[in-house]
Amino acid sequence: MRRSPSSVDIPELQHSNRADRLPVEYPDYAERLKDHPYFDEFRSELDFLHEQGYVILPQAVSPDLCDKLAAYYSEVQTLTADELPYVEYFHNHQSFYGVKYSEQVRLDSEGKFKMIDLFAHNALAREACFADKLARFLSLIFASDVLAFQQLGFIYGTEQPIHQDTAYVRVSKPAMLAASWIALEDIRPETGELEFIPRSHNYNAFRFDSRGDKACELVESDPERSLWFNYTDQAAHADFLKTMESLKPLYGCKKFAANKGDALIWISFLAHGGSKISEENALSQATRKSLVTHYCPHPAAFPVYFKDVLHMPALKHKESCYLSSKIYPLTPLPEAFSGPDYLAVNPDIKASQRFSDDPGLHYLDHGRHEGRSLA
Ligand SMILES: O=C(O)CCC(=O)C(=O)O
Ligand SMILES: [Fe+2]
Repeated sequence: MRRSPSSVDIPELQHSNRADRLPVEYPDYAERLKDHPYFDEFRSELDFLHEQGYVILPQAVSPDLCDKLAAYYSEVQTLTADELPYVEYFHNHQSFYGVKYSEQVRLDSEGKFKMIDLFAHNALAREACFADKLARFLSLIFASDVLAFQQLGFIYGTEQPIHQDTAYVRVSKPAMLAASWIALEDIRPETGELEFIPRSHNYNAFRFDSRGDKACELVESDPERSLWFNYTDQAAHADFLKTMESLKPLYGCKKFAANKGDALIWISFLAHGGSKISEENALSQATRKSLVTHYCPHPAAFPVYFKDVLHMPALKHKESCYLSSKIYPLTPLPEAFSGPDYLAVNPDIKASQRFSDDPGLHYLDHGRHEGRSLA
């Protein structure tokens, strides 16, 4: 018998063969995972995650590490050009991705920029997303090594509508996805806490028409009914967001009242978003510093950007923990490399908007595969 808090039932998972699920989602998850070294340690968290689609790991990250990361968030304006993170933000109804942080970004985004993949250049962010307890738990629910392939640092609440990451975060096995949301400070009420719908990880009814999308055609057996939103099927997307919102009163919506260092893990289709910020907190620019990391089992699944970004493979961080980034090169540059020399002998790169101020990234992503001259 399903334990359901309401009379409306959530449709069962209907994964196709190509959209495998995580071991923790199978009905016989306990049998599958019982021999794992961390099974006994996390027995109750495992049951809870299977049932609810999320679980909270209190004090997963040390307060000291959180303080240091929170200080980095506050000081980002003062960093030198080399250390500045790439960000993502909205301005004038347009989305910007992979822009270096600047004062203009802060103004245009009204402070609501997301710092992308801090783990690629910030050891604190790397330590946090692979804090020991988190790393052990993730390796248990994946029954494999863990790849952190995308990370977002938030200073303020996002007020992002309730959504399922599967629509936007593309993994080769679209539902083999987990995320951690780490509180870098005590999260105060009405500052835009993470909100989520328990048990919604069983709801995967939504599909988008993603025909013509190459990655989608490779991965999904029926691109016309894809789990991935291709930014074209706007009608289905509007319907998706409306339906997500309508699940709130049916299943209940919880807020993550987190203390510094607490982490919430969600899996696959768990619907979540950023709750409303009160007027008072918006006016006083109350912060809600957090770090979100998306993970998949490694190497059973991989982020789809592996297909178009050449500087993979994943970098080993520590036992069973790997990192990859769509935007930062994780491979060191050759010693002989000099940015100015590279631009001097490659005028097309010097003229390129995307790479002119980051010749090293161009070299690692493209130049070395194209056999470009260094000088
Ligand atoms: O922190 C939030 O408000 C939402 C973040 C989120 O949905 C995500 O990073 O997947
Ligand atoms: Fe999300």
